[in-house]
Amino acid sequence: MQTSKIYTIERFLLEQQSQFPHATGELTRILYDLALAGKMIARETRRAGLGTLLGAAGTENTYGERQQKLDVYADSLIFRLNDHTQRLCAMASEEHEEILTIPPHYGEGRYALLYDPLDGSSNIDVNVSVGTIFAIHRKVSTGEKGTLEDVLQSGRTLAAAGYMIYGSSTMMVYSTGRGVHGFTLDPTIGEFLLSHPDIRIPSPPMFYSANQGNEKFWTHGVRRFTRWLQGIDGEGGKPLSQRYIGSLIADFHRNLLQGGVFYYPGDMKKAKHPYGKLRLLFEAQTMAFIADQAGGYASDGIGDVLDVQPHQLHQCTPLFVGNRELVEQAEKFIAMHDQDWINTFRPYRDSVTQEA
Ligand code: P6P
Repeated sequence: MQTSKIYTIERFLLEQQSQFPHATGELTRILYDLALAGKMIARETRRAGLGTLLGAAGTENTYGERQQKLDVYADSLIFRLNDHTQRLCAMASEEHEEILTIPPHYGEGRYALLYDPLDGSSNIDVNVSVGTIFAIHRKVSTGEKGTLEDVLQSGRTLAAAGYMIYGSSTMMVYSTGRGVHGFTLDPTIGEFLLSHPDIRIPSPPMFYSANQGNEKFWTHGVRRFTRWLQGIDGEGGKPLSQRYIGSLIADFHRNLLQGGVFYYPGDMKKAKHPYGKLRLLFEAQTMAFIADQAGGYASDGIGDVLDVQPHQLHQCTPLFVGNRELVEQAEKFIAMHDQDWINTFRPYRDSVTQEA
C-alpha cells in the first residue's frame, strides 16, 4: 500500500535547511517559533466564544480599528516569542504605528519579522476563519540595531513568508522561495503535519472574490473586469462563481487551493480607499510571494506587487491576486479604462520618501 511519508513541520524545515550548506538554522527556528505561535493562537480562537477573550479589547489600533482581545493577545504573543531569541534585529506589527525594536538586554539577530497578528479579526465574534500573516526579511542596515530600512524592503528580497489560518482546521502555509508547503495541525498530538506539499494554483480557476458592495466606488476598468469574470457582455471565459467571506486569508487560501482571483481594488477619490485598503507590508507582500511561488501572480493594478518599493510602514495597496491569467486581465482592463486612477495612484505607489 502506497503511504505518503509523515512529516512534522520540524522535520520538513530541517530537511529543507539541509539543502543550504551554509544555513545557520536561524530562519528554520524563526519559522518553527511561528508554528508554535500558531498553535497557541489556534487554542485561543477555538475557545474564543467561551473564554474571556471574546469581544473588543476597548482599544484601537494604528488605523483607528477596534481591537479585538484576541488580536491583542496574538500581537503580544508573537512579540514575546521572538524578542529574546537573538534571531531578529527588529519587528513590525500591523497593530503598532512604529517598528518594534529588540529590548536592549537581548542580542540582535540577522532577520526582521513583520506580522499581522490576527487578520480578519472583525470576524472573530461570528466564527469566521481568521489568520496570522508573516514576512521575514534579512537585515540590511549596517548598524547593530534594526531600523526602518530593514522592514521597508520589496517582496523580491523576502527570506520567507506565509500565514496561519484558524478555520475548520488550523493550517500553516509558508514558502522560503522553494515552493509553497501547507501543514495541518493535528490537535491530538500538537503537531503540524505536512498535508499540502508543493502547492500550485490549479487551472482553470473556479472563483472570484471581491466585496461587490463597493462596486459603485470601483473604477470603470475594475467593473469591466468583474463583468468579464462573470462572463457577462459576451466577454470572458466560463463564468466564475463568486465567493467572498471578508477575511483575506480565508478568501486567499480557498483560491490558492481551488483556483481563482481575490481583489480589493483602489476606489475613486471620493471613496475611502483610493490606494486600496490592504497593507502592502503586512498583507499584500506575503500573499504576492506565496502566489508567485505557487505559479500565480499578484498585482496592484499597475504591476507586480513584489516589485513595489515600500516607502511607509503602513502604506496601503490595491491587490489582485490568484491565477496569473486572471490578474493580467485585470491589469489590461485598468490600463485600457482607468488612466485617471493610474495617474492618481502611481505617484503614491512609486514615492521614494522614506519615513523620518
Ligand atoms: P471589507 C479584514 O478586516 C480585512 O483587512 C481583510 O482580511 C479582508 O479581506 C478585508 O479587510 C475585508 O474588507 O471592506 O470587504 O470588509
